[in-house]
Amino acid sequence: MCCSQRLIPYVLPVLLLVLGANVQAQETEPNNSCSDAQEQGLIPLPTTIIGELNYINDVSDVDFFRIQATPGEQLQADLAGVSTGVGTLQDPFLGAFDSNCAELEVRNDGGIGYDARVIVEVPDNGVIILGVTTCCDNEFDGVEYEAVGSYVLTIDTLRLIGSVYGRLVDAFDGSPLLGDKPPYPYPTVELRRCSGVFCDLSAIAIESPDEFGGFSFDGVSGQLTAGVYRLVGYAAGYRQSTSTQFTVNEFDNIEFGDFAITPFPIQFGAVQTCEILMAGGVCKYGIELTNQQPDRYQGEAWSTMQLFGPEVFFQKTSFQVGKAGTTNPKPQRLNLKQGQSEILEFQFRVPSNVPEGSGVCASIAVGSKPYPQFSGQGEQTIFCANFQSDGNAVVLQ
Ligand SMILES: [Ca+2]
Ligand SMILES: [Ca+2]
Ligand SMILES: [Ca+2]
Repeated sequence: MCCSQRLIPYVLPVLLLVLGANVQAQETEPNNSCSDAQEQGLIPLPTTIIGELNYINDVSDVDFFRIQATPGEQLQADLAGVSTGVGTLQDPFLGAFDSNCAELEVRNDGGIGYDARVIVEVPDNGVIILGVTTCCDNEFDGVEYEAVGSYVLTIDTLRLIGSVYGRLVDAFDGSPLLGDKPPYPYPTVELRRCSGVFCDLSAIAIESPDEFGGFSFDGVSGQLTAGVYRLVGYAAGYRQSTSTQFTVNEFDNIEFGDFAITPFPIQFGAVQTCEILMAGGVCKYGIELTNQQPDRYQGEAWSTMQLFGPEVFFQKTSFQVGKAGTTNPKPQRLNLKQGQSEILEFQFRVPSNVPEGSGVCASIAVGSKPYPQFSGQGEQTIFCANFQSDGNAVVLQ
């Protein structure tokens, strides 16, 4: 049986979507070794093979398929399971071998999520053998692995897109965002792939906009294959934004136009840092906040300090700091007209016996009324410093 009854209503629509007009084949046992591969012969492209790995007698199932294609042709083979919703195999693992079972290419992931993608050139005799297993069965023998689940193996000619290009701009005023503009994280555009409702959680390609805010993802240099994509844009002081999905066919050059990302209402400006000395004393610091949204901003701001131990970085404490230190760490109210700025100040007392090598970082967070702590509008590090015998404060921005 292919799938559990529980999964069939969910998997089937996605499976039909993925298979489309592809020629289909069904996996049949036995096919457990490269030398005993299931013979598919000369296949039309694209072809999909529907199969299942079983766990029998303490050994995980492995499936091999022998195909023929045009020598020298670039092929892409996608082994899809849970990550794209077409099967129940958790972590597909795919290998391509020549007719002597010598390894050509083995990949764990490379598809969406944990799905595996192999790109390989067809050898001179036109024979490629594909091995299907689970991560990370490098021997392709199933020993010590417990793979159970259905999968879809799609074999197609490598279809690269032309490009996707556009500009990253500010949603308020349309101005371009430049890739080398501090503070961190610099303005960035990511290209992510999608399959139905499933999209990559990480980027397939990353671009820093040029001096005009322009970005361009090149299909050939990035090995970007035809499919469905979306953009993710972010920058310090901006909300991370995700574009709608769009389809890019082979050789297509897609002009996305302006990809607008929205700034947080409050812009963090100049900082005032304190001098931190081993002798101890009161550290006063501050930061300028400006309302850059088109109307009045009402909310609260508060500062948090983190202290790190001298030897173990992750041994830390964090606490809230207010205008009057830690005894009254109340958030400070913000009520700013459009364009109005205000400097918020905080302080905390440094004892005289802080171990040398300890570190401190102060950050600020802003939230909107009526529930500022549940309506975050950005946060930023104000400064970090190390406690050294000569006194030292290192400003990050
Ligand atoms: Ca099987
Ligand atoms: Ca098998
Ligand atoms: Ca995988």
